[in-house]
Amino acid sequence: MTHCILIGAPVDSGQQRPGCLMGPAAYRVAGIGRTLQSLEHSVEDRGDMTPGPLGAESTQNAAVRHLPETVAWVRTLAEAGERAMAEGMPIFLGGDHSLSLGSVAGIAAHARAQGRPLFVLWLDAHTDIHSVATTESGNLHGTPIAYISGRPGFEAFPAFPAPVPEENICLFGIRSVDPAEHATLEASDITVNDMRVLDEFGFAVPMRAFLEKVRAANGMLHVSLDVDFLDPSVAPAVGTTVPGGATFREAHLVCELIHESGLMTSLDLVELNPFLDERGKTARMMVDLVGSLMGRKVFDRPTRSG
Ligand code: HAR
Ligand code: MN
Ligand code: MN
Ligand code: MN
Repeated sequence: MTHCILIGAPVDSGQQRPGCLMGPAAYRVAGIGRTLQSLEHSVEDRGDMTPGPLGAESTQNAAVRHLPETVAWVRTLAEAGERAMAEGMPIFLGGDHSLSLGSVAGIAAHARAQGRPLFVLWLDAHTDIHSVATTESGNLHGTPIAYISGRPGFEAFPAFPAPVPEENICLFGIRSVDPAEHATLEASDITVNDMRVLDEFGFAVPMRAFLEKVRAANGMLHVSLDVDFLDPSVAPAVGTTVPGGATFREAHLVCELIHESGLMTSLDLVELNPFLDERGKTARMMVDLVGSLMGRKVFDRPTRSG
């Protein structure tokens, strides 16, 4: 049993379609607390965070939107995340994906203090590896992987506590990559499991390979689940739908494998925009996946490896 610490992160400033700020409420209405309790976990809901006072951060890239607000969120969420790691498993209820600039910063600080390597699993249609300098849309939800991996272009932000080595980062479900992101990834050691890879090998083989790496290193594992990892047919409530995503069963399999590994130590749920949902379908789907991540299954069977 795990002590689950819910951290509401109603962040809407990382993109341009208002509504992600309703995410934390939607997860609560969809029963995230009840779901975790039914799996015999204890649940502590810390409520919704609010960003601290805004600074005057600015950048050369005039396209960038809401930089001071994003930096304020980073400070708030990093602190909340680091504190929660000492007491249980933080589950960040987003909020758009810019919240992960903060959540992962807090978790990285905790991992460094523990002397353990941090691994990051990014379940997403997008690679989110723009820097503040390269983003064309100006939407900071497209940047966390660059910050987390210690790339340049984040001078306006708090220095990232302990950059996550590229070999420890796995992007999974990818099918939308901008040219600057493509160039960055070609020159990096980040694992990119795009849909071409998952179509050929299935979801289980690449997922097990990554989890084995985490286990071998006695690592901590942060999972960042973007709604658009899922196919829009099962998860319409997201501003950036991309066709060809994970099906209901593929997504559950991934979550079941992560649970069986016993390795996940923190989780972000991001990009849910309840204003775009169809009678709560996407919020319920996400909560259902949290159930699988946290141990719901039809039968117990011995964990297979390889
Ligand atoms: N790459 C595009 C951009 O930078 C789209 C980023 C979309 N990101 C998310 N999260 N929705 O993955 O604007
Ligand atoms: Mn994302
Ligand atoms: Mn995405
Ligand atoms: Mn992008």
